[in-house]
Amino acid sequence: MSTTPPPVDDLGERDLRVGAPKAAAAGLPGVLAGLGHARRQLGASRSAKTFLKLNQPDGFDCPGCAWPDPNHTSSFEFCENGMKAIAEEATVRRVDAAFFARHDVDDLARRSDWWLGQQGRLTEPMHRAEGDRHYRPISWDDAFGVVADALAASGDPDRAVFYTSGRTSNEAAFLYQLFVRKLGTNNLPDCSNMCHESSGVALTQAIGIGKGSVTLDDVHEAELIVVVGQNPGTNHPRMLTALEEAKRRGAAIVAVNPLPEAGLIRFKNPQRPTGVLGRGTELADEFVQVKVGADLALFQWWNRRLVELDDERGGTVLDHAFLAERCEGADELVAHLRGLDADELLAATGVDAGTAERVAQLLAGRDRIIVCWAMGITQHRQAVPTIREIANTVLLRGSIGRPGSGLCPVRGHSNVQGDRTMGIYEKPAEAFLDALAAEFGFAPPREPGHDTVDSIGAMDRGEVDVFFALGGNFLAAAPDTEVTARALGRCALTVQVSTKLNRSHVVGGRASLILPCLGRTERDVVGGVPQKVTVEDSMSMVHASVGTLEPASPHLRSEVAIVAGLARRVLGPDDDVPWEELAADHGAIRDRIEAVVPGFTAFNERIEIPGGFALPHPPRDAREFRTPDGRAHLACNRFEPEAVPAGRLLLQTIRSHDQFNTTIYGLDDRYRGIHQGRRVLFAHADDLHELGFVDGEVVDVVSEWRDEPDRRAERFRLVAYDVARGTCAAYFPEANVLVPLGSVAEQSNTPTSKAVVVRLERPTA
Ligand SMILES: Nc1nc2c(c(=O)[nH]1)N[C@H]1C(S)=C(S)[C@@H](COP(=O)(O)OP(=O)(O)OC[C@H]3O[C@@H](n4cnc5c(=O)[nH]c(N)nc54)[C@H](O)[C@@H]3O)O[C@H]1N2
Ligand SMILES: Nc1nc2c(c(=O)[nH]1)N[C@H]1C(S)=C(S)[C@@H](COP(=O)(O)OP(=O)(O)OC[C@H]3O[C@@H](n4cnc5c(=O)[nH]c(N)nc54)[C@H](O)[C@@H]3O)O[C@H]1N2
Ligand code: SF4
Ligand SMILES: [Mo]
Repeated sequence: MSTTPPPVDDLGERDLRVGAPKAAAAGLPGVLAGLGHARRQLGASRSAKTFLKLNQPDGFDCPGCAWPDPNHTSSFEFCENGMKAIAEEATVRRVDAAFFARHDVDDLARRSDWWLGQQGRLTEPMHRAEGDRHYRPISWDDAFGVVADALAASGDPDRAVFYTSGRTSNEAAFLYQLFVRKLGTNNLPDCSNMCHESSGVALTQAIGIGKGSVTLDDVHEAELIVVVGQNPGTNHPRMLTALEEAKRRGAAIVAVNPLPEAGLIRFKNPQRPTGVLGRGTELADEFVQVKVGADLALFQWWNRRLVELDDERGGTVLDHAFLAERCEGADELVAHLRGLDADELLAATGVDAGTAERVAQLLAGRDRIIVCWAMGITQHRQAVPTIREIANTVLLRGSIGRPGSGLCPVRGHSNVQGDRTMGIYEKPAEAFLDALAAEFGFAPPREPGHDTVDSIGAMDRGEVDVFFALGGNFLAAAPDTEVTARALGRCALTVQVSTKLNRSHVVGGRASLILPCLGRTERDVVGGVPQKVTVEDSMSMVHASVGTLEPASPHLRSEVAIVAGLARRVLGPDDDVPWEELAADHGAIRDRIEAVVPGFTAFNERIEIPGGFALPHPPRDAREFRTPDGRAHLACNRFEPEAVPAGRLLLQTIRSHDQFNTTIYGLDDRYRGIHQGRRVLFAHADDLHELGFVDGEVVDVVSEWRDEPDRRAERFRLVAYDVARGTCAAYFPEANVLVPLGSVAEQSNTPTSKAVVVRLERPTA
């Protein structure tokens, strides 16, 4: 079967079709959808060759999400969305110099994210000079020269910003932060700032480490798994396989979500014959339809019930011994919870008393408890206290640092956790900087740098000259699209290291550069030796990944080679880091990582172990908490409900089944019944009725933030849907224009992408 050419045009509003949502995830339609994407982009034979190497010990790590790979070698260890991620990267379509000659940036700016991404792989460095509307080919040397000149003209390293997206390998990330710190700044924002930053902040306060405490085996062995604010059927599909396994062993599963997401309700495992065709497994034992932004109240209600049940059951519900020995703040928390008004809390959640009570009984009765969460929790104003309250639950029950138990923030990008471990962080720890200084003999900057939101503010104030992105799609991923576009436009130069065309190439600084890199699926042979990279998954497992496919173009360079080449050019011939040697041998970079980052002893040897190795995690390994006083901390939190004025709805922005963040694989969201379009707004039928609108109508969505002018997203089709009352949902990135830059989670500075106050308006024309 041959491949299909890229789309010539965007679909129109009339192509959108809305059907009934699906009750189950995956199964045969999932397998077929994944294969369909692959065939269109790769052809049949390249597809088969590619997928056989996915998630195998001698192949490449899935570039999709950060869910861990099981430690064995079935040749079918991937999911529909992994197949789509691969197809997107391994496509035979190309965006070459002739493409850029045909399309200037004004033409490209009118296209959708889907259209841009579908055009294919970038093939050679391209430069758009100031005043030019076209990208034109440039050599690698000249491209590095453009960046070096811009940095030199700027003269102040703190007037440059270096963004990272979470697909970047450990090796590239480590070299990148070294280069940036040798240049002299900690302006190292990353996608994590918009993602799990709230988890990192809250967990560091509570348990002394910003990472989750469970392994895949723990998930299998749990007796109760609570999945909060997460849609694994779409975003971490193989998590459903793990949940199914836990369920088979007797676990109860509770889904807490304003939306009844297909995968959480019922799952047909495509890796088993009965799962492909049968009715599948009923996954969630309880579906708790919480209001958007009310999880703090819900967990407080549950924790209060745990205290009451402990009274009733003679002190057998709370783990008093663990609390006394290892924790701080338990007495204060118990007193605080007793003082809360239970009815008021429950009313704020919108959850019925019967459901809430059944879950409380599960929390009190089951010992091995895991709570998992993702963006439905982290992208709220009260994200940090909410995660502290989730940690309260787990600590009160002593459900940490023993099998089948723990806290499980489920990460997004395949190496977002590893990038942070490698030092991609605007607020690096002193110990990390000390180790870097000792290994490389320089004085790294100590002042904290800009995170993502602060970077946009600084650019907008004219305080940034050069914006450099190692992967990602900053413009489309960031909040407040128009503000971010204006901010980027104030930079003299914006640079994107990318595999695929995206909006950040089209709307950038006064001049811009595209530096095309190898993807993870592709062979990277240096001096005749195939190079490995390493990644760290959501459960702190580090393992190697080796690309096997022929590169999309002979002009591509690896991210490591790009960073090293740029560092040499910018820092000059006298810089004493052996950039060329490091670029020539990834093993040598790993030796340096071993010297700087704790937990990487015998790094090069241990990546030869099939499945890799686990990084240390003191709470998980030994119930040790490396907080300043060496104890885990419970917290007394105060729930502040979002103020939603009458006639307004609380909007959350979510992913469809056919996208990876800003990469739009296709225009369907099968599980939610949406086909051939993305400009939809899911809202409750009763709310639509009350607001005077009908299902199927097209509206403008207008967001309101303090006394700032309204932000408007035009022409969204209303879809009556089973969402919690008073709330609505639309897709990211189309809805990002509505997310105010100033609306952020307290302490973590993460945009509140899941809580935007909006009103609906009939379009004027
Ligand atoms: N196929 C695919 N896989 C992906 C991605 C992708 O785009 N596509 N993205 C990757 C990345 S970077 C990330 S971070 C993850 C994201 O994974 P998720 O966090 O699952 O992604 P979202 O689509 O943002 O879904 C958020 C979920 O939270 C729910 N929610 C929203 N608000 C609330 C709330 O107030 N309370 C509760 N309890 N629930 C709420 C929503 O209804 C939705 O089910 O997925 C990763 N994997
Ligand atoms: N409204 C709203 N906004 C959100 C979110 C939300 O839920 N709602 N979610 C937030 C979250 S959780 C995240 S993580 C961010 C994501 O923000 P980003 O990580 O910045 O965005 P991505 O869409 O993942 O980046 C896709 C681009 O990465 C490039 N790319 C792909 N593979 C590679 C590679 O191997 N190397 C290099 N160098 N480049 C590569 C391609 O050019 C592709 O176009 O968005 C955030 N924004
Ligand atoms: S669950 Fe995530 S990492 Fe695993 S195959 Fe699917 S997309 Fe890839
Ligand atoms: Mo993410």
